[in-house]
Amino acid sequence: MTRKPITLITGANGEIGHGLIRYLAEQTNTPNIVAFDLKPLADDLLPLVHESIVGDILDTALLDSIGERYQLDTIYHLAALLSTTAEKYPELAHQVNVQGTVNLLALANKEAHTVKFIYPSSIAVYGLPDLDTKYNNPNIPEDQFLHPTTMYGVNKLYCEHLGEYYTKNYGQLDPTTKPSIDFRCVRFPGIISAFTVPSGGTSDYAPEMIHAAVQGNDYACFVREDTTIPFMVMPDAVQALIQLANAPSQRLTQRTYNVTSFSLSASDFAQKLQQTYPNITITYNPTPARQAIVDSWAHSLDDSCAHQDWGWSPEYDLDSAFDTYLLPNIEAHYAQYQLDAV
Ligand code: AKB
Repeated sequence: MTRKPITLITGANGEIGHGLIRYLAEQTNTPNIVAFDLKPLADDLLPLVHESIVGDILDTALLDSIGERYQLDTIYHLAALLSTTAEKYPELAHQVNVQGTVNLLALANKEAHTVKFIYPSSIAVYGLPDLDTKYNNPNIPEDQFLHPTTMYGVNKLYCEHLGEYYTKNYGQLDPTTKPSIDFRCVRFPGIISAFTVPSGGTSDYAPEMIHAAVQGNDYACFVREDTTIPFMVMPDAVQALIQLANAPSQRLTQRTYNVTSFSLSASDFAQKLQQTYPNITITYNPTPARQAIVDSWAHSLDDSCAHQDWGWSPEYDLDSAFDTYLLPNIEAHYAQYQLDAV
């Protein structure tokens, strides 16, 4: 049986999955995307994919059946439990984030040809010991302060290494075994979408605050006002995945790359929003456990390797992120929502 060549997207129904499907579908008339998620894919995305499969990445029989029906050319493995959820259910997080990734790597490794395996990691892999160290060490490169304090961060860091192992050293005792994986990983900051509000992450205070403000709602922020971590907007996150996937192999000097756009404190976010929405009130009511998590994450990232190796540069800086992507799109989104509700 000839197998149709496809791009498999796990976690397709999540925030990044939605953006990625739309982008990939715009590039070609022939949908060759197979979407995989625990939940059914959003109705408006169904015409953009060849098939939507509802299932669990821990179900290896289901994964094998996908490999039997389709030729896997590229895998975007987005499915994961994010940092706050992972702290509530650490063993489940380990299963999904690590065993799920091993299952996908093993599936890709069954192909005779090389499969591009694109993996989103996170600033959660960093673990700064205290605030002095954090604020005295801006622009952290890929290889420093890798002492994560969360299950999610531990999982992501380990999976970065797993991907490298499967690409370079898998089957190293057997000279007839040739690894068939080309693992490429983007280490993301917090991501802000104009169209969805995330859940289960610890960087969620920024998108929650922005979406609340645009709707004219006050917001009680779950971290201190000085809390600063790096961010980028969703179109840049999707571009980073696509650009790394398309980069010529010979240009890549490493497998995991930091990407970032701007670093901002929670009170800077609030001030920026209050310039446009002066009637909203933002208060700070830190949750100690979530505060400790973001305090351990990098203040800002050095993404110069991505710039040098594959020409990465975010399209949106702080001002254009707010003025041309976030605020207009969020306003339009909720205006339409209100119209639909009438
Ligand atoms: C989270 O907060 O867990 C994620 C992340 C920074 O990876 N948004």
